[in-house]
Amino acid sequence: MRNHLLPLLLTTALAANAALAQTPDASMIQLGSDIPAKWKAPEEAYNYVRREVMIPMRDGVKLHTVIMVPNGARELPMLLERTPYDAEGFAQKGPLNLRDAVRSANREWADDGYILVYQDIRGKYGSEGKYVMTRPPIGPLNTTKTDDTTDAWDTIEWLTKNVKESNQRVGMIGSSYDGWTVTMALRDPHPALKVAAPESPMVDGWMGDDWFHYGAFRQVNLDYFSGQTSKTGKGSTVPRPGADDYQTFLDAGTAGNWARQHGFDQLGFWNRLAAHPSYDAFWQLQAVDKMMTAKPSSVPTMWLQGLWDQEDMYGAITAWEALKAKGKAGNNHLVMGPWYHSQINRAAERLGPLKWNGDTAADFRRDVLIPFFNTYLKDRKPAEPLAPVMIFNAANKQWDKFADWPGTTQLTPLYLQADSGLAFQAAPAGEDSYVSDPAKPVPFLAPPVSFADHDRWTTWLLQDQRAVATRTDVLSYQTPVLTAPVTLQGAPMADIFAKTTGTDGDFVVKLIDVFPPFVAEQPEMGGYQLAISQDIFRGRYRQSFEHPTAIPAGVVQEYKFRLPTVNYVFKPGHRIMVQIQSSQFPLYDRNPQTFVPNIFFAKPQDFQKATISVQRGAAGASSVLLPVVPASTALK
Ligand code: PG9
Repeated sequence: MRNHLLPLLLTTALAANAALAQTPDASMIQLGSDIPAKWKAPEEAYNYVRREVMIPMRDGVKLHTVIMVPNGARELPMLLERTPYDAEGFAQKGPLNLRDAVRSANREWADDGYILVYQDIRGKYGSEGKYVMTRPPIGPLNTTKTDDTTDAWDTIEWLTKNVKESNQRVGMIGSSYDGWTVTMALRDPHPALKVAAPESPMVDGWMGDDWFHYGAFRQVNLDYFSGQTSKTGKGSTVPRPGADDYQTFLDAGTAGNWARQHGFDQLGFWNRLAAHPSYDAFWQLQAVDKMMTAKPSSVPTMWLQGLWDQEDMYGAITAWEALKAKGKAGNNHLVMGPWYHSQINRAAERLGPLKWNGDTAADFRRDVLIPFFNTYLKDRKPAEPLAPVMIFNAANKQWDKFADWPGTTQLTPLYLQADSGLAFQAAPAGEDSYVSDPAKPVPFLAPPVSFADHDRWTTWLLQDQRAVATRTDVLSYQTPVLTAPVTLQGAPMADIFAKTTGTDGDFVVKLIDVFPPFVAEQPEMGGYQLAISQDIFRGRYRQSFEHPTAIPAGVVQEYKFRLPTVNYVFKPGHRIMVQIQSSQFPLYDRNPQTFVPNIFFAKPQDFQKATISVQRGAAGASSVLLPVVPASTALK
């Protein structure tokens, strides 16, 4: 029976199908595109509104700006960050709550009631215009009519007129490059800019921030140059065949050679930097501390940085000191936290091997930074008045507050002694020699090294210096075990007298806390050599940063340079150590040890071994000058 009915059933089904196909319902018909001209997602579930606008600058260029406005906002202040690192990434699309949409460091701001504004600077990501690396101010180095001072001004002008939910008060914040944009805004602040916090700002790229330290070039920036200046958006770093940057850069010979091999002659900023290895007008005219003091602002400003800031260790304190010298300590505060670069905006329960009591960054933002902004943006008095200076004391694991800084301007020499000794008494004459071989430079981190390894890069300043202490080209001097605390409050100075068989050379000086052999609370710290302050100095600049000179071979010369600021106690049971060496590679490019006009373009034959003889006592009393205070000057 089944077989008999089958043809009939099939015929019926086909007929029904044909009938359906002939009379399609209107709702089945596709008209035009399935993608609407403008999709508007329902917004009720969001507790904020995200606006993307193009803000016109005085020359017609428009800057891409993301404005995050809490629902129901009325009379709220605006927190503005100007960045070359993609404003979109600071304020994601999608999350329903403002605190989840903004980057983690801004959550507390969202909770406190702020309109958060992120802007791409000129020529980067969504903004129009041409990008210039840390664009110098209008003047000899910038012949256009705009800079980051005018762009900040025009932005704030627009925000105060167009963000109706605001109270027309603006605070500016940002770390590193974004900290630099804050400093630029302060050169001619819009009247609505009421408070500012440059965090780890780049202030002087030659003297001690990102690009060079006292003339020694930081090769880690080669990746930054290609990442930042090869594209309007995110550029990529040049891939390297080897897994070890120590070997890669040794093989390249010079930074200039590596850059040439990798097409960097296309990159404008690299070309300008490589043509100006000395501290000439190119660098002097863009040094922020010099610009700030030419016209100090009255905006209440908190200068922030890390005590182990591997990128911008120099900027904040230098700018603050310069402003203080100009009589502007009243509206300028200094804060130095136990942080790596920009860690103020990340979790900060620890730093390398050092552990703190709680999250030193989140606590600081909540208890100090936001109340500081609220004072000027919300007329809200802080629970406690803000101290002029706050510097973390890593030995005591606590914040110290100061009415003034440094704790002393008197520096006490700690002299190098015979037999690797170190003491506050002058030493008899003598010398210690080592051979610095450019073919085997002292590694700044134990190889293999990768600049891209974030954890090692952010903590390299804290690594155990035992890694290099026993090398024959590293001199180590140490005090006997301390029986009383030695408290330092200020910037130590290296004062090294040395001769070399070469005609150029670098000096690295490290001030180190040697932990006791056993540390019950943290056994891995037993014997640890923790550098609390260190820097490198390129010998050719010993007489002038602007006009380098060859070192006369075999003649003792003085190399005197300031080391990074410390607020630290060497405790009883510890020792103070000083290490001296002539390279920190591949972070710093190698000094050929033969004087050449421009080290970027030194030739292989210029790289020569040199014997360095560091002097002790008599006329060559090498020392590290320490800001020793008899008792802490911290406020009680
Ligand atoms: N240290 C980076 C930087 C600052 C200023 C200029 C160039 C680079 C940064 O973290 O933004």
